[in-house]
Amino acid sequence: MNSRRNFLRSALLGAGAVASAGVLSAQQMEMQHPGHAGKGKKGQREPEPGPAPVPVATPDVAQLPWRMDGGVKEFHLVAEPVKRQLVPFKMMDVWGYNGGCPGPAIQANQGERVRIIFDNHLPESTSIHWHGLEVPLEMDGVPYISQKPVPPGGRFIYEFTLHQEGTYFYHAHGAMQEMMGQIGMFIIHPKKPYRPRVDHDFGIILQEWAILPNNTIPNSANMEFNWLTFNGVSAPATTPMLVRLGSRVRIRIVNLGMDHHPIHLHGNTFYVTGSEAGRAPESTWAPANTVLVGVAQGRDIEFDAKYPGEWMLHCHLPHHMMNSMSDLLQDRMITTASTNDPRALSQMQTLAETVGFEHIHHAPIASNASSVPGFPQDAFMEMGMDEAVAKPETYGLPRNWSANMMGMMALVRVLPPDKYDQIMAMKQKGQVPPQPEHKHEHPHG
Ligand SMILES: [Cu+2]
Repeated sequence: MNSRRNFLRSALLGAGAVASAGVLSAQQMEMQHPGHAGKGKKGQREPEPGPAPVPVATPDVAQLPWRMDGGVKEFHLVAEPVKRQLVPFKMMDVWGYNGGCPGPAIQANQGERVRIIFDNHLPESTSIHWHGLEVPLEMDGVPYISQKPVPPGGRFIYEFTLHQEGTYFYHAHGAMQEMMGQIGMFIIHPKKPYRPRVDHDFGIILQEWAILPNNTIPNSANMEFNWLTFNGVSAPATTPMLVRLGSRVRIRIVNLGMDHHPIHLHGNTFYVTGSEAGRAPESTWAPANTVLVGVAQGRDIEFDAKYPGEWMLHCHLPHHMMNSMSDLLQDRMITTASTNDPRALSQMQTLAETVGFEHIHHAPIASNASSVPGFPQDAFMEMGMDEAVAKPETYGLPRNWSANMMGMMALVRVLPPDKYDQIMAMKQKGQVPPQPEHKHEHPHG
């Protein structure tokens, strides 16, 4: 992983200008928030009192619609190539489902019979495996073992009864297709409500990608990853999770990649209440603030939101808290340079000061910085893009909040009721929140 760090550093040190603000605002407009579009129609209600579980919100990921056919809940899932805006300056060409990557979340109830009509719009054969679900073998989705591969243009109908409850997921059963993004969440709400009841329930899928500068297609065979995502986007593009102060919160995290991710929550103690196999007995819950989510695993965490503020939730592997900035360089040449070379240093500083997203200045450095062995480390890494990623959920965050948000990272915002209601109202109206005034704060010398 040393090479990754060096790669990033060389990328930052390389000569080159940055993308123009105009280009970025166009990209910003292209940013997809399918999770927003689908809300209000199906299952995305505000928490309300009563025994029924709240629907699971999947930030930046859509929900799969369904219809009832007699006693069967019927879904329609389509595997297809999709475009995904990772961050405002980086687009990827990946494979997913129903226009999204990760695919839309399926939500159903324990005891229900479900039918998933599956169409393959990929250029190669595929199938769907229901990870952790106890289904008849012919529904297990393993090519040649349990079914014939579904050819391009083909259809397969999966149908089974859900006797389990908990956090599951679906994915293609080919290793490379998995690494191209073919996964989605499958939530089964319990017949007998979990206790204690939560007021907010979120789902996050962990993925990793190897995408060279100036490329949009992940190298699924690569063993080193430069883009790390929550629900298909990297921070600061990850939509903050809003919760009401005093409420109880569940976050479900699943991982389908090459690495295990220790997911850490700031400022709060949580309990691990479930795995990829459903709810755990309360006697086994242990307090933690970091949970290791291994490949193919799921973990449910729960906590009482007692402390107001913007609390980070992130993978704690240092290189998973970073974005690859090399796409910002106009000429894609990666030059190596001594980090103590004043010329290289000034190039880096210029990049940090002129990144087109935002009027941002890097954190202060010492006047003798370039003579200190090892400098720079985190200096110049800040890439504030508050405006480029603005949405109702970011309203009221401190200026330059986005500067240190990178990789597998999102904010859990514990808000006093009035502020929570204000932002939810903005969200319902689809308002883009007003941003803090940046002009005239300090002139450029
Ligand atoms: Cu990680």
